[in-house]
Amino acid sequence: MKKWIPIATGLAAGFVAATIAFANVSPSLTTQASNSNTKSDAEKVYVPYGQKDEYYLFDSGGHSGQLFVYGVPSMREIRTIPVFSPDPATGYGFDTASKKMLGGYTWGDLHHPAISETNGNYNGKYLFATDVGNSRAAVVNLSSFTTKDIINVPNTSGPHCAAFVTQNTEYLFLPTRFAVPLGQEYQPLDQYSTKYRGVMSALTFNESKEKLNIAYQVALPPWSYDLSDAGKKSSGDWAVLTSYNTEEATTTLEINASQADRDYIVLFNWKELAQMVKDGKYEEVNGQKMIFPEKEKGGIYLVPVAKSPHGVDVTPDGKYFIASGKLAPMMTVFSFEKAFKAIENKDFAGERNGIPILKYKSVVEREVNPENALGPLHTQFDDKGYAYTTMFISSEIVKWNYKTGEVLDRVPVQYAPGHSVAAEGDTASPQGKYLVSLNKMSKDNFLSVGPSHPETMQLIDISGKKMRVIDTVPANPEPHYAQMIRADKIHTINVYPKDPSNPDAVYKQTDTRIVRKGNEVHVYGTAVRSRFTFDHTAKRPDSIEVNQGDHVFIHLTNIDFDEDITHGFAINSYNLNMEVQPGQTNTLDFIADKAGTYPLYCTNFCSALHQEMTGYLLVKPKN
Ligand code: K7E
Ligand code: CUA
Repeated sequence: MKKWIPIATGLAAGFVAATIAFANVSPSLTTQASNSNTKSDAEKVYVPYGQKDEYYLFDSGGHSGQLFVYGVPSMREIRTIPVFSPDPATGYGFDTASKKMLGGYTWGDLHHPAISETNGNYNGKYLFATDVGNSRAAVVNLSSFTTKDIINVPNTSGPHCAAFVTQNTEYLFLPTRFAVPLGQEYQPLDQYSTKYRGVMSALTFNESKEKLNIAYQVALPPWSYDLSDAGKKSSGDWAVLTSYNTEEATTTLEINASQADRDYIVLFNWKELAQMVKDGKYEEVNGQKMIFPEKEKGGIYLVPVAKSPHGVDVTPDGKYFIASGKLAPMMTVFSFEKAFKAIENKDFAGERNGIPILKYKSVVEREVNPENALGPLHTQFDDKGYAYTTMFISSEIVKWNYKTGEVLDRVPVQYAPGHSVAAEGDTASPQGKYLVSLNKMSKDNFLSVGPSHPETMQLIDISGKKMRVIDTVPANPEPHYAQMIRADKIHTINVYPKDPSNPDAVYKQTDTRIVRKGNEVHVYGTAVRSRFTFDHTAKRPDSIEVNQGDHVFIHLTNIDFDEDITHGFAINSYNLNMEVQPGQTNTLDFIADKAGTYPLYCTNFCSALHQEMTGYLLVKPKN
């Protein structure tokens, strides 16, 4: 995201001048002073002890591969949810199930969380996210705040343009940032225009099994796809995504992908695409159903847009989509209705890669160009019909009316906002009230921690005519996008209910046992304040003895059915660690390849006798 701050050659002179201005003249002290918070601001963000926040904020952790959960307006961080990266604090990526889900990857790049929707509004049940780093998608259950499934998406590279869900969570679309040869086979870069493709994947989610599934894919031209949004109401069957590098440059994109005056918004009808798949209009590519638009017409169109757009956002009424041109200082409002009419009348201006191009003039509603506002990236909405667009380069939020183009207010933020997120601000019913600016730089806002500074989040009160920054907090890398949902829509469980059908679960200490099957040793144990029981008949029920080379499975059930009593399970020097939440059964498996004596212990401080919650793993040497 920071890539276009340096002075890029070949851009419009005004843009270059502004870029330099941004880089050299730090507005820090003056804007900060005029923007510093007052006692009444402090009162607005103060949530007294014993009271709860009004909103949950699910903030992307970028290349940490995690998701950070905050309360709004207090901006207190409540939880880290590991999604694409292992997390020792919860044993995520260590226990058998989550280790398998991570598939050997040790990091991910999570950009855009998306909460599941019903009729275009958040339903509070699940959250989806994609991994730009290793081309995966994940689903988080919001009743337990845990990751339930991760799927590798073949034929694709870097699904940045995701996740966004259709208005009843029918599909989750994953267009890619990087074009690659299908299947990522070797192809020289000279063959880029003919052999490389950007691919959009359509995923479905099976709620009863909590599993993601790839329904079909579309082989798009070899461009970079940046962001996307699903239609709503009258545009509910449609979705839009931005593209850049339609120049198909293969080197020095900073310059070469900014040559053409126009790139495209891809507009597609997902119901038509699903029908094409049903009608067999696809080819099998590495086990996936792939639609090739140059062979099978229909369902996909291109809308010319000012060069190198970044975000595209559908208005809450579903009537318009707004593209923000990171290199053209302008928000362009397009009309779905006009686009549908143009498609009906075949009012095309040629095609690219077999995809019809709609005429800009036939689809555009208006261009909005606030004076000296530079680097528009992403737009959110409030309950009054206003739009809020982040300006990365001029470091501000611009409030405007998308129906008239009138600019209503501007507020400086510190500094370089990427996305912002308003309360349910990308749904059919935005709440207004709060907007959080997700800033890429904090400069001198906090105590120094060396050359690299934290990112920041700024809470903005948008309830009045004028926006007002009421809080500034440091943020973990890297806040790309977030979702802000009313707290009363999230229904968490207190403890995991007993599951008698789970063969690994043991709910009574008298049922604990150690079963050997050849080289496999299965331990069915319990954790309760403050002891482990692995085999209640043994002389020392809290120790496990195996032979070197055994494949050991520790199936552990937390039989403390009390909220907040989580036990950990770690084996000293074996690099093993997992947690069992109240009522939960979890399995850790490993090869006991090191002979010796290894203390095992509970890692979560669970009672006054937590330090006593220990035992031994004894690994008898071979021979
Ligand atoms: Cu940082 Cu949405 Cu990945 Cu824009 S993205 S800022
Ligand atoms: Cu169980 Cu500490």
